Amino acid sequence: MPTKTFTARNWQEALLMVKAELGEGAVILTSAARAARPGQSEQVEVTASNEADAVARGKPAAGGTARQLAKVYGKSQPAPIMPGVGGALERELGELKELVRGLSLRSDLAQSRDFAPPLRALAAHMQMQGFSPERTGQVCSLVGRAANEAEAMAGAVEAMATLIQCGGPIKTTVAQCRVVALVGPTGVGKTTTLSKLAANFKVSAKSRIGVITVDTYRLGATEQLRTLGGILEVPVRIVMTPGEIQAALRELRECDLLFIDTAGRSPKDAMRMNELRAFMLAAQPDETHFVFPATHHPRQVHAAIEKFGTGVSRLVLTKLDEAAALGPALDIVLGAGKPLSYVTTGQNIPGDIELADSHRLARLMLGLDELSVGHPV
Ligand SMILES: Nc1nc2c(ncn2[C@@H]2O[C@H](COP(=O)(O)OP(=O)(O)OP(=O)(O)O)[C@@H](O)[C@H]2O)c(=O)[nH]1
Ligand SMILES: [Mg+2]
Repeated sequence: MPTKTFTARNWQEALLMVKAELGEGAVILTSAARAARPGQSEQVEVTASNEADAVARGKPAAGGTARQLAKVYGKSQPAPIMPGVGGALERELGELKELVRGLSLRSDLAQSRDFAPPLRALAAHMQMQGFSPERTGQVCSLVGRAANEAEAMAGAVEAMATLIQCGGPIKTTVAQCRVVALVGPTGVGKTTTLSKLAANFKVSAKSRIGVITVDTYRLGATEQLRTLGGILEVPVRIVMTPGEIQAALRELRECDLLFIDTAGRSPKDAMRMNELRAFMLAAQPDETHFVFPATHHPRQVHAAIEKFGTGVSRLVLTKLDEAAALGPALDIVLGAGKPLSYVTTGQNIPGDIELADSHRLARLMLGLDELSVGHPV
């Protein structure tokens, strides 16, 4: 069967058209959406073929496009439903099913008669920003009533700002050394964030800074901090055992602020997690910031924090600039259940970091603010 392109007002309608014409086994090959602002009518375009045809032509079923859509709407990549031959196809179909369910839920919200037109427009806008149906419903319910779309949007900012908990900056106290540890999964931006914070506190707040790293696993990890130490003229200590961390803390106790960088840990690696806990137990940090990127699926955040232990006091949300849409970040922030301290918006040290602010974050998540006009720490 040749491929066919369907144009519709929304994803649900497009997928229903695909299903009606090409059957249950239809495969989506490409998709595109236009217009995301309230008040504008959306149009989506989906090109599809039937599954047997796509597989015969060597296409990996709905793979690329399902992932592309999933990225926009913050869907995860579920584990294969069936291992071995056909597993990939099963997984792609599973993704598509999950996607259709999510789209239809969101579409229900956007069209629900329970909501007045301004709130329906808000729900449609939130769906385009990748908010989960649950959060969209929650925010619309909190807004409750709005005379027009602008009022609904302003209400959404306020509602979200009440949901997003921010914990303020790292607090330095005169004549007292504050110990702040950064923990989190691998590659989430711990060392980069630490470097940004160290540079900002050293330059702007004129604090006496020290850095301790227990990340001796990754080649170059300590080198990165040594270089930073050289540039900022701050002491950097590399420790290999919990005993050494206590010695380094004693040695650097004259500092106002001591940052501890830790090696990225997979929450599934029990041995390495125990090792990290032993370091944290020895260091007894005043604040432990859990670093998590806006690009990860919200479903992972809560379980990861639980694995990192009760010592986590703050959440640092990184890589806002890399997220396809920031709506899913609301689920990360609320799922974490910890106040936000900082958000990071790029790789530049010391520039790409902001103190978390609930209104600013609400506006970013709703796509009303630009990352580039941020307020530095
Ligand atoms: N785009 C973007 N990249 C970032 C951001 N923060 C960190 N990175 C990049 O993410 C990569 C990993 O950053 P690291 O700071 O090494 O991450 P880490 O958590 O210390 O990694 P491990 O120590 O290996 O667990 C680097 O390439 C950073 O430049 C951010 O806010 N935006
Ligand atoms: Mg690191």
